This record gives sequence, structure tokens and C-alpha cells, in this order.
Amino acid sequence: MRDAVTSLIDNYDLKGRYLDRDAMDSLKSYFTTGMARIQAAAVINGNAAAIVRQAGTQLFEDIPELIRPGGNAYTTRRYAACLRDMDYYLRYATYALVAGNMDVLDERVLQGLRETYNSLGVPVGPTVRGIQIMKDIVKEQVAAAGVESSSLLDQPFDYLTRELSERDI
Ligand SMILES: CCC1=C(C)/C(=C/C2=NC(=C\c3[nH]c(/C=C4\NC(=O)[C@H](C)[C@H]4CC)c(C)c3CCC(=O)O)/C(CCC(=O)O)=C2C)NC1=O
Repeated sequence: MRDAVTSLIDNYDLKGRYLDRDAMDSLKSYFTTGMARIQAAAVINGNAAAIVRQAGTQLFEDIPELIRPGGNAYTTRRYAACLRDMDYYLRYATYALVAGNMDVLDERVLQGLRETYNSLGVPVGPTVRGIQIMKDIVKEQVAAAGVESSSLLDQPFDYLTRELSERDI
């Protein structure tokens, strides 16, 4: 698992090079956004359960078939599994946000997910929709808390949805 700093150092070390102007720029941008990353993560941590609940409610309003007989989130057990997955996505998104690097998402979340979702018939489109809904809620709450973090917040959520979609589950 890497963060913005270790991955940069790894790259330069591989080439046996000193950190150049580009490296300094990217380090600078990581550190100047550091406080915003931490503050945004704190807002999410303090509201995680409510964010997941609200996103779930909205998702099932948007796509009610999911919780009807034959839907993948039908039955209490599967409904709970779906919300638990949403909670995973939210928690790991905060790790990636703080790290300034998406590596943790590849390693801990996305690896093997395709096979699992495939074998259980968990539909990807609605999962992606659920992640997007969480992104919107998070952005609203973080902005309401007065944290300037605009595009930083998009990164982990967009990465998850892009990778999930591209992996063609
Ligand atoms: C931290 C990394 C991590 C992830 C991401 C993860 C996902 C994950 N989701 C699962 C199941 C599931 N995931 C869902 C999710 C949904 N169904 C829907 O219709 C919705 C679209 C969606 C919610 C948004 C459901 C319903 C199940 C249970 C399916 C079943 O058992 O039939 C399973 C199978 C095992 C289990 O039920 O616990 C895994 C491993 N586990 C992990 O350890």
C-alpha cells in the first residue's frame, strides 16, 4: 500500500534520480492540500453511518427493483450486505483521500471483487450509482463544514466507479 510520497520516491528511486522540479511540484501539491484532506476525512468519519443510510435510501428509491423479490438486495440479509458494501467503499475512500493515492483501493477493495460480484449476481451499475450518491452527499457535507476540497473528494469515488465499470463485472 502506498501514499503520494512513497509512490513518488519509489518512481525516482527506480530511475536512480534525485527529486526534480516535477517531483517538488507534486509533493507541494500533496502537502498544501493535506489539511483539507484530513478535515474532509474527519467530516466523513463523524457522519459515516448517516451517509451510508441516506445513500442506501436514495439508491433504493431510484432503483426499487433491487429490494423487490428477485432483486439482489431483497431479503434483510442481502439488504444489510449491500449497505455494508457501501460502508466499505466510503471507509476505503477516506483512506485513499488521506493517502493522496488510490493504491489502497486496488489492494484492499477492488482485487477479486469482480469474481465475487459475478458469482453472487451483484449488479455493477446500481453499485456504481450507490457510490456516486455517496460522493454527492459527502461533497455537500464537506462543503457545508466549510472545507475547501472540491476536486480532491471526487478522486477516490471516481476511481472506484471507473474501476468497477471498466472491470466489466
Ligand atoms: C473491503 C472490501 C470488501 C468488499 C468491497 C466486499 C464486498 C462483498 N460484497 C458481498 C456480497 C454482497 N454485496 C451486495 C451488494 C449489493 N447488492 C445490490 O443489489 C446493490 C446494488 C449492492 C449494494 C450497493 C449484496 C446484496 C451481497 C450479498 C449477496 C448474496 O449473498 O447473495 C460479498 C460476498 C461475501 C459477503 O456477503 O460478505 C463481498 C466479499 N467485501 C470486502 O471485504
